[in-house]
Amino acid sequence: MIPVNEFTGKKVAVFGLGRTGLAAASSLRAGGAHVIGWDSCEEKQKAARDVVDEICDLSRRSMSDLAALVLSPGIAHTFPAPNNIVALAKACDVPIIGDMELLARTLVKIDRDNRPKLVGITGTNGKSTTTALLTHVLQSANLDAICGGNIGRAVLDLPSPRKGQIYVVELSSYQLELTSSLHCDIACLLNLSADHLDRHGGMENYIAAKKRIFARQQSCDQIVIGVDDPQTISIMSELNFAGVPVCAISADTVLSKGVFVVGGKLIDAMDGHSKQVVDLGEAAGLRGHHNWQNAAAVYAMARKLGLNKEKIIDGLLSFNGLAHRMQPLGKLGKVLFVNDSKATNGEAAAKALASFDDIFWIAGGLPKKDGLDPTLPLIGNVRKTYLIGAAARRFSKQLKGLGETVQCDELSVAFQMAVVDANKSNVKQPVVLFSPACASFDQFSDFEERGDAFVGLFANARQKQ
Ligand code: UMA
Repeated sequence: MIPVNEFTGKKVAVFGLGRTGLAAASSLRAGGAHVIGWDSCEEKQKAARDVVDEICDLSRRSMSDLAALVLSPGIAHTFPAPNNIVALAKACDVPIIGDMELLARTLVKIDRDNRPKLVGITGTNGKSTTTALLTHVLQSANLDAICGGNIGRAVLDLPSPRKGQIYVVELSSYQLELTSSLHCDIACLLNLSADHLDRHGGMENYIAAKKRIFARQQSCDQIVIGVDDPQTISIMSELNFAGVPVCAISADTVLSKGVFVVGGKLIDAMDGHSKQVVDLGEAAGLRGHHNWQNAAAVYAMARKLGLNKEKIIDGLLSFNGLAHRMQPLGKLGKVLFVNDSKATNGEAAAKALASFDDIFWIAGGLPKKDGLDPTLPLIGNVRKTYLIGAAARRFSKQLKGLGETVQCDELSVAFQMAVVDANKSNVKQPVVLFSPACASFDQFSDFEERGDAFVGLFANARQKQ
């Protein structure tokens, strides 16, 4: 746990007592703050009793004595409308901050030579894989690296700061919006496409939130940025003018300077001379074109952190991949099962569809604005689609005339039907792919619970064999 001394002797409210709130409350208390916790869920209140000084409904209490309101990233504070507790805090001019801000203020108090290095990673897709992969590469080279943030472990739950340590932190747009002091030694923006627009009130604000990762960087820091979409290309040209050293990465384009991947071969051109480093086809945990960008980003960051090529290659090749992200579960007969529950938008699902030829595709959930649009150019790889959740009817209309589709509503029904069809099919390597292209909240508490449900169905089917 990272103690936070910013509010010693002061009253701080922590709103939301999930992973972020519990860790923030512990850290603030360790630093001598008086912590008032609140969560609208009664179970969460009970679970937090030992880590806060008091539980109190913040909507029924004056806020004027609070030094700050620490807000969990999942709670809306601007769009579509501010939560009423947030609105009350704003009316009393109470600063509203997140756990990243508490981390940033803690690290800035330690002099540069003695504090851990902070690597921040953001983007619309691939940031969890990139975060896990970089951590794996660094740890495989015996460096003192650990990851946290949006990937699942709240940052304040990480071990307390020490010299030589590297915090590799995945940053969501929600988390970035709640920090103004964050200073990353290395900041990485992978890509940008429409996501979470309801929470940001549009694309412009979403991009502005993501750009905050670079806000406090100086000429001694480093930026790694993907240049495979128009938004990041325009951000890159802005940053060049600000004089921060930038390393471009691409999974689509040959770069005169930077790190790029062509035909699966990772090329280092950081010094302006292209040298092949590794064939990513040999990296079992980095299957699919979308992982090329993640691998290029990790290579660039690991080089900036001083690792030599050989050590990075060892790490890339020994990475096992992440749960719920193109996670191969195994085969039943000739059918391969892949859990890609983390694909919460069309863009992410399109990447999965590009990775296999004969797909029995389970999709659906709570649809995002772009719906299935990004997946349509890849629909030729799909033999049949099984639709679940709130999106089933809308997606069924969208896919009309493009391929065989069935509305199943429930995941268990979709799974059974896909298994039967894939086994009966005459294709050599059928894949039952669960890549929803949707948020999970209509039927599950999050993408992890949704992915676990798919893994459970696979485990049952295997037992019955
Ligand atoms: N709550 C209220 N009142 C409300 C709304 C919520 O009290 O009106 C309470 C809920 O009861 C709950 C808490 O607030 O107890 C929820 O907080 P949270 O949703 O921020 O959940 P945490 O457990 O703190 O998880 C957060 C991130 N969640 C979100 O951003 C939605 C986790 O990212 C992250 O791993 C964790 O912090 C640690 O840093 C998850 C995520 O889905 C994986 N992220 C989104 C994504 O990747 O697309 C951004």
